[in-house]
Amino acid sequence: MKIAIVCYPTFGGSGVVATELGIALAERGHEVHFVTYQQPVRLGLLYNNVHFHEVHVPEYPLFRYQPYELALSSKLVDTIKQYGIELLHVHYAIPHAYAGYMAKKMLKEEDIYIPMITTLHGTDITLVGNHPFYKPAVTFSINKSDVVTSVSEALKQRTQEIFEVENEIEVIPNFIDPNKYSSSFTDCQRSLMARDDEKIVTHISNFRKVKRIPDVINIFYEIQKQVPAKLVMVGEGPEKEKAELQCETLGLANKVLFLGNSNEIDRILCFSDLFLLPSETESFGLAALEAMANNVAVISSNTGGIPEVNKEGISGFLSEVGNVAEMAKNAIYLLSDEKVLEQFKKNAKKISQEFSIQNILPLYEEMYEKAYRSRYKNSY
Ligand code: GMT
Repeated sequence: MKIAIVCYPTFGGSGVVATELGIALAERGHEVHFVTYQQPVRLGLLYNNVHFHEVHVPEYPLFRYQPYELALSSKLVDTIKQYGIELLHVHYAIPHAYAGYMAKKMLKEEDIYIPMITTLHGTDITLVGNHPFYKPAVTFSINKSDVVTSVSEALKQRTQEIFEVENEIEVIPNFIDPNKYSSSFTDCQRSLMARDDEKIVTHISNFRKVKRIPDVINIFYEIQKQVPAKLVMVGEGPEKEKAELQCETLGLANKVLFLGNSNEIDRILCFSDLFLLPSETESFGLAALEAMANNVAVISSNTGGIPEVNKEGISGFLSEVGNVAEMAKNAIYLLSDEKVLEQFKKNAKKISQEFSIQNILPLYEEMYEKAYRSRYKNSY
């Protein structure tokens, strides 16, 4: 099938999922066209069957805000016509589902019927999409999608609570590729990060408020009082500077490493013992799943879709949002006993395999076929 994928090209989870999905679809013989404003960060240059089309938004002095949706829908119309695209898959409702619908509608004028799948990722529903300024347009675009998928049961429920959704929402969880982690030879280069007697605790995110970065540091502050340890902070975002300051204030500066955005998170997770994800809300927690696939136990909050990924007392522990004391206590418990830690790490890896791309990809393909079959009676 010829598929156009629209996503954010940045380090956020939705972009990562869209990119990895596109690459996997291409490996299965589909022709995949990414349409976005920049080459997705996880997309290498050389893949068979993968194309990238950049959306340009011309500047004009009259514009206070550049009309990205307009440029995106025009680019979609051109790309779909030029390459004979058969299906459109948009990741993140805002503004992608809206722009996708406009493209679909324009194409119908030329008797081209393009089914559209919208995948909801989380903040497009729980934070941004919920805003009254966006809500009518988000509701409209969800209802005008031919198939709607959500990355967790929790997000599906939340969407149904917040919006007046008329169509079914199919849950298709996020995934990892176990083959990526199966190689027995991995040079973890642990010694670059910590002494042999130190444990390595990791956090990866886009350092937005919703990630509760101060909690990450406060949990680590308690950990290092009991267990020799280093904290590795990966990512960039608005809370990063404050976090650096907090580390200095707490006297942690030489125990915390801020690495910035990285395309090598597997190499970082490879030497990690514990992953911290104390988020305020999290529709799925892809970063936690990636940690688990790398043999890393997880201490997280119990919000949103995280309990569908991190299993209490098996792959890690879950606490109420903001319960730093309990998260620290559980982390210390895990890090203080080598045997217990090893068991949790093993369990984490095993659970991650339930989310293997081999299981998840066919679910998307099934949705594609369903949408394609009904393309002439789709909602316009
Ligand atoms: O977590 C973020 O801030 C990035 C965000 C995104 O849209 O890129 O992530 C969301 O989608 C991911 C992939 O489906 C999920 O794993 C994250 O849980 C979700 N983030 C939130 O719900 C806060």
